[in-house]
Amino acid sequence: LTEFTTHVGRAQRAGLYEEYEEIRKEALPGTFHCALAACNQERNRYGDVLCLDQTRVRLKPRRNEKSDYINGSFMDGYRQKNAYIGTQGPLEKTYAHFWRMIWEQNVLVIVMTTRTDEGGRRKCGQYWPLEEGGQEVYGHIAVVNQRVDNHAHYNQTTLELHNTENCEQRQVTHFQYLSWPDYGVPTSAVTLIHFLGALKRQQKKAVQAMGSQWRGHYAGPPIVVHCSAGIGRTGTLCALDICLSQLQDVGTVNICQAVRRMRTQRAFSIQTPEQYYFCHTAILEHAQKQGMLTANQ
Ligand code: PTR
Ligand code: PTR
Ligand code: PTR
Repeated sequence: LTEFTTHVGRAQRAGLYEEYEEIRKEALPGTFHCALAACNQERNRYGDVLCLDQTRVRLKPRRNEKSDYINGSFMDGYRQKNAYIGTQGPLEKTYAHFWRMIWEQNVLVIVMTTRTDEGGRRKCGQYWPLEEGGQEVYGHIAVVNQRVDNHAHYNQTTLELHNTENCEQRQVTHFQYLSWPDYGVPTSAVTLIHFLGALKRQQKKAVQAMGSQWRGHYAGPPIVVHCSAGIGRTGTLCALDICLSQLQDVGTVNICQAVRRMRTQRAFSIQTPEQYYFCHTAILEHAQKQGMLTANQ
């Protein structure tokens, strides 16, 4: 940790910006054939934010459907395969795909780090029933809003999913962080880390409640994380989670390595030098708060 502190403490912001530029220059780690297929164009929110064939989440084949494509990628966590699915903010056309993915991957926690509208622009569709008691049907998944808890910087919504094909029912928790503009960084690392803690606790609780179904898979199914494009804020949040877990486990972090690895799974993760820099300052701030640093470091 001392080494890390020195790195962040002494390095000019410019040094980390440069490091980020180096990361950006790296060759693409795979192909985008499926994302680029003509039939899948309308499933991408942004024509230039595509998923790698190698890590994309495949929808389970259904009759009369020729594509299994959704703009979502499996991403590893800290010592955990497929800890997250990074995905774009659902488009109206893809609401049903999104909910199918949630169902098929047994997802328990959905994390949204954008608002649906920002700066007068639509960033993400309203893909879940917003009001308590509200209900919407997306393809063969019906979603009921059971309860909304408003916190200072985020909303936590308990959703009940009904699979209308097999009459199964499940609960999913939706977390929406409210103070993070795209391309930007959150106003406070503390509130974001607090948010991260809340969603991780919920994942743990939900996995434990699943009992035997997840025996041997202590961390459970992937946590779905999305913003608008699913790369900038999504990548930053996942990088923060990976690095904080590493810090807790071994007392050191390697942010650069975490980001480079992440970009081989969810291409273009972390969109700006500020977001890359924020990963460093947020972890440092957290470490200081936890008393992991001594005063003179
Ligand atoms: N027509 C195919 C579709 O509807 O998805 C397009 C496609 C292209 C599908 C490439 C898959 C592809 O490759 P991979 O199996 O590596 O994802
Ligand atoms: N290519 C469009 C864009 O970049 O604006 C994609 C897009 C389409 C974005 C629809 C948003 C859209 O709205 P909604 O989220 O309501 O589906
Ligand atoms: N081409 C898009 C645009 O610049 O409008 C791509 C894009 C959009 C990239 C949003 C990143 C974005 O941020 P985030 O991944 O945090 O939603």
